[in-house]
Amino acid sequence: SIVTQVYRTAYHFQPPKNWINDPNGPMYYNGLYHFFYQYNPNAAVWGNIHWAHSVSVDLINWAPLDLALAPTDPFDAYGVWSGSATILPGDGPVILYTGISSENQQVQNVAVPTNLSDPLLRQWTKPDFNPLLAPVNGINSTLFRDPTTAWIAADGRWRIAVGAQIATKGMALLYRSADFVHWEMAASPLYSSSIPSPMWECPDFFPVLLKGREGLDTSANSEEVKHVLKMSLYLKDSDHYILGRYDEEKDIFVPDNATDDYQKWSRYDYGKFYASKTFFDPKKKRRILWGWLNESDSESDSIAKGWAGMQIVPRTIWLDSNGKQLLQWPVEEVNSLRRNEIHLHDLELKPAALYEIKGAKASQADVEVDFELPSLERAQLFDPTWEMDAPGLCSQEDASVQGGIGPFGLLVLASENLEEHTAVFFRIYKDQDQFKVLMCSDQRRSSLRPEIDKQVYGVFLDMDLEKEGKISLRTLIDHSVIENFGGGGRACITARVYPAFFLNASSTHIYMFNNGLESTVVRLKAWDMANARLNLKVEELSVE
Ligand code: DQQ
Repeated sequence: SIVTQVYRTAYHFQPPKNWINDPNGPMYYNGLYHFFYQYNPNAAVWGNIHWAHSVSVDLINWAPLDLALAPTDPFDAYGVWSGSATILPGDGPVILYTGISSENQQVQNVAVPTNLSDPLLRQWTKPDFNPLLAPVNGINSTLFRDPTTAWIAADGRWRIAVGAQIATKGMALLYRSADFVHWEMAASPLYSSSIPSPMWECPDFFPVLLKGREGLDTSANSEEVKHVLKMSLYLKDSDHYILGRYDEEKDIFVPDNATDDYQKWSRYDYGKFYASKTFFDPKKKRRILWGWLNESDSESDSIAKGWAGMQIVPRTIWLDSNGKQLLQWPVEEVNSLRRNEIHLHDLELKPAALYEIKGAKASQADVEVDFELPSLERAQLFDPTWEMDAPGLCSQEDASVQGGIGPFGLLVLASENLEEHTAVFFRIYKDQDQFKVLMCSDQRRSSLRPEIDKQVYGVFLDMDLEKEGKISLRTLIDHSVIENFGGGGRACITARVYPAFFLNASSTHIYMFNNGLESTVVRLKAWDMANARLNLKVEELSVE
């Protein structure tokens, strides 16, 4: 069993011990970022779920506060599950969350700050009129949870969506309220799958600008925006989204392309990533995404380590100028942790090259690299049957299989002799008159330990390679986490890995490699990352 703490991270959000899961109620209020999360205060496994609470001025360094919500009342006796915050103009923030009632039903509750003049919003009160919403009208009382941030439409009434499954259809139910106390279910859901789908957990619904990176308040709606609908599917362990329009008159979401098959929806992240939630940051006018990173080792490993789970480095999220996909990038504040810049210009990575990036702290680093492609002539031909299975293609044509253009990329968290490493790489195919860019993260050699989940992740990047002439990769490495951003944030793949060589304290390495027939010219910047401070005292917040 694992008795050391070699897999703990240095700049990802995680509490000192015990289990954490979904991000809850993120918001910016009165100069502070608030972050809540699903937390078991007693053990490193899921159960006895509370809301823990931390505050920050920069989204990277945090001061923990007392637990914000505990299962104390008949309407949440068996758990305070996921939910969201809404800032009511003039009245301050409120939290909506799912309670597991003493009758074991999922109900939606409200909590308000006990003392609005406390700048930290440390204590929260649950009014006696809870629950706000009970599972009536044919709603399955075990498949009804995770209220969104509320938005207000032109008629002045508030709306929320709640995740559910009715019969065999997953959906986001819609509720309306004039006073935030009395809520009525709308006759039609905000959106529903018309083919069988599991329960939609943790729905999220928000506008994005058609042009530019700026974020919008959740209630914004106009000709200048699209809406994003996202849900989490526990059977797939993944977060899926589609783009569309919010029709305020009909009060429904209308997707751009009616794709009922949720397997064709896009994903925020093609690796380990779940139960995400966004919020609007009015301070820097951006929309920020949080997401939970579960472990890939076993439950007994979690118990031995004494902790399980963490959050991604928060990401700014906005619409690509092509209007077809979301882009994500780590919030700029994380750059404050960068130390000791390494810079490589115009380095030619020849066929069969293996190049060690020396001088970086390879277990705790930020790497940005551009792979320039002078010629695409030798790209392999694409077989259309691969279209639906990028991960399968990544495992079949892995980093060791020589290609035309690529595979090239990084070998990270690598042991001295490369016996253990995670390969993050690209491979280019020619598909009629277009090029396809495959992005992979292969965990199969990440650890010699047998019991770890080492599934291979992969996705095709939606980009015009001929026009851009290069592919960029940013990789955040943090001990047992690798967050990858391909093509400037067009696709993200996050992996959790547990190298065995960490346990005998041998040194960690990063390499670049090229296993194609054509050279690629590389521009690289890499930094060591300093530790984030996750245990600040509140007095230390303003001096950060
Ligand atoms: N986790 C919460 C639920 C949610 C699930 C319980 C998603 O509210 O549906 O901890 O991970």
